[in-house]
Amino acid sequence: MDTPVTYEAHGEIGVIRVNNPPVNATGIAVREGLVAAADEFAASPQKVAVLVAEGRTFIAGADIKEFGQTPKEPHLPDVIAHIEALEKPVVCVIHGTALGGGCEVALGSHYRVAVKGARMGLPEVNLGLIPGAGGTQRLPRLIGMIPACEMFTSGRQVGAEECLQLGLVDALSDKTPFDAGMEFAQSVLDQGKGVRRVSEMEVAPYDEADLQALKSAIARKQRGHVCHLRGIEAAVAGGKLPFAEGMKIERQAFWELMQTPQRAAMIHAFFSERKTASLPELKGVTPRPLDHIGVIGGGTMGGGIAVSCLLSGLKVTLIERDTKAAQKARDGIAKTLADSVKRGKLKAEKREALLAEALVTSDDYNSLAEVDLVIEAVFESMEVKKDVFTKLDAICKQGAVLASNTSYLDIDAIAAMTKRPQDVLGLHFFSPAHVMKLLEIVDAEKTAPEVLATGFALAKALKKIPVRAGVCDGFIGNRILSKYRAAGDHMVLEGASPFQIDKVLVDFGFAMGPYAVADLAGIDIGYLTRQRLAPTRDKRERFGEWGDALYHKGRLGRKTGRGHYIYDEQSPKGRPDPEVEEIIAEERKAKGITPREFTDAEIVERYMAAMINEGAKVVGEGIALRPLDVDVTKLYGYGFPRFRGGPMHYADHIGLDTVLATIKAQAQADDFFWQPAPLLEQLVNEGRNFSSLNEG
Ligand code: T1G
Repeated sequence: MDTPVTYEAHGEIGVIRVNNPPVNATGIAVREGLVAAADEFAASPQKVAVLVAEGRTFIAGADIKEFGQTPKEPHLPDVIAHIEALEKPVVCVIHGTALGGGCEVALGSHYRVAVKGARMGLPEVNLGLIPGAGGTQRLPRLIGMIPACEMFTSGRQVGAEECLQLGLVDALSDKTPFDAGMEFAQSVLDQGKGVRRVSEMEVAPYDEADLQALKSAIARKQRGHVCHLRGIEAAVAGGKLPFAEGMKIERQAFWELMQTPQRAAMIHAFFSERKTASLPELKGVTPRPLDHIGVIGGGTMGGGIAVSCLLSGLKVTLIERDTKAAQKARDGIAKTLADSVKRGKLKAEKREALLAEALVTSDDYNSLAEVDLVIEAVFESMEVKKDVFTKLDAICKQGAVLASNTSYLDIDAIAAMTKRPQDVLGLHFFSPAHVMKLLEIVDAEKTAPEVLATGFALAKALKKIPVRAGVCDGFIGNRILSKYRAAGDHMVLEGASPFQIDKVLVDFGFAMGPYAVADLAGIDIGYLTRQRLAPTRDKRERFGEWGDALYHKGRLGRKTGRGHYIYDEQSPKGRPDPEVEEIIAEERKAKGITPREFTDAEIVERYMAAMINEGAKVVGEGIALRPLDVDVTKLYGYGFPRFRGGPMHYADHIGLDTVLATIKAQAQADDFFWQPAPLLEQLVNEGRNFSSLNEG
């Protein structure tokens, strides 16, 4: 087999070339190849070497696919030490993204040149790890302790200009990587420069107060994660010691983190979000063109979808019921874009251009005649959907894709409202649509493969994480939400406080508990859902009605300053409203329920069992293709803690038999709600787990 690393001589300059598609990850062959090429250079007459990579990016890290396996020698830290120890200088050229082990290879080189658009980063924390090949030891020596710790705890990709300012690279170039390397190597030769080892540099003095400030910010922002502060600990301790001692500390911490469930969970998330984007059945299916998008409805969702499309370079025609409403929608979009300018995410002149050239707002449906895809985001009623899709069917060009942003209505029924059901699918965005990464792509019964492929192409264009979902009430995300929300309400009826439940789930890792989320979304949403379901509700179904009481009191949550929590100057983020406990106590009394205490552990156990059980039903029915699709949906649309990998991965971690036992125990008291998913029972009987269904 060809080695992915080659050495070639160009006069006095040697070139070490890495070529291991798709991202030049430092798998075993690359590590062996780098050592061999370094030895060839050392033994050669060349005086300086250029280390460069082929393809779209420099080394984007260690090969994540090797994690969890027994590591093979040479280990990356040793490969980098081997390069750094060379007696002749090595110039590393960075293009694309030098990430993780790739950034560490650059730090082990003697000089670094970045070409235009290059970025460098240490994103290991996104995998529950820390840099494990010298990043926590060399980076502080090169750029200072605080900038180094900020860089590897944020995991962010640092642009070339900032890399130069930080001293992370020695020069920028707008030449090709090879030419940039040759030019810089020649200057090293001309100036007779020698090797410059970062490991021999001292960490510059830094302000302890700055470090404490960074650590407290991380403790707040990365609540529940173990790797970030562990990384700082290793950097600080190692920075005070000789380099080799520091490396031992880093190695120890790295290997301990490698064994943690958090690492397994976050690597599961890394690969899962890439798997949901590439559907096996769409291999070779060509999507339809996507240049001009129509949006029906300029409210919160319609406006957010329009902004997401505009920021991704697509033309947008947004339709509202009349010109006044259309102008209001345009003003809303203009404001959101202005916020992006304020946050430095968009240039002011670009905003002007988008509003002037790319966005059309109108009340005339005929202006949709030439759009490639249209997304309906109007009021959630079948009558209104019928009116809209009948018009779209009459006006849109043949081949246009007709999509609904409904969050639960029957897409098959909506498709049947048109003469082209094969061109209809669901595109379920999450609010705010220009921020939330998740896009549920609902594949209706008659949706044509190229129409589904067009939905996925739109997700890619909008940089969304797509998940294919089948048709059912609430698709993947909201269907499962309705179950664990109900499990929460049942515990409240039985005696738990909604505030205890929120606190326990925040401690579990959720950004917010279900009752704080209800206040954010609006108590009226829950009320209208209960009203909608009331006519068909089974009389055995238990449900909480205190939300209706709050609704009738006009306490709709954050938007009215009171819901489950009170939101005022004293507590802008909300404080528990004792009156809610009284209203709930009344309901229990009326239903003849004697309340009891709940432990935090029991709350997590029941809440998660309900989530996992419904997740298994959704997979069992084919609404979600694989358990990983459920995980990605919950991670990117419902704030499930990433360091737990998603509910199905979490279930594998605690054991499916444990989950099933909880469900069966609960079914003793309520066998209507707690009906074990057939798939869950099957997997337990077969001694298998959910990840076995993710393969392939
Ligand atoms: N290892 C193995 N495969 C990888 C990989 C990696 N590091 N990075 C990407 N891939 C695969 C990915 O699964 C996909 O495969 C294909 O490459 C294209 O990726 C010792 C321990 C580089 C910014 O965390 O952030 O170094 O789906 O679809 O959108 O300290 O990939 O086609 O089969 O994402 O253009 C640190 C992870 C590792 C970077 C490109 N590095 N990668 O994004 O393409 S830990 C990372 C990314 C480490 C050391 C430690 C992105 C990207 P497939 P893609 P993209």
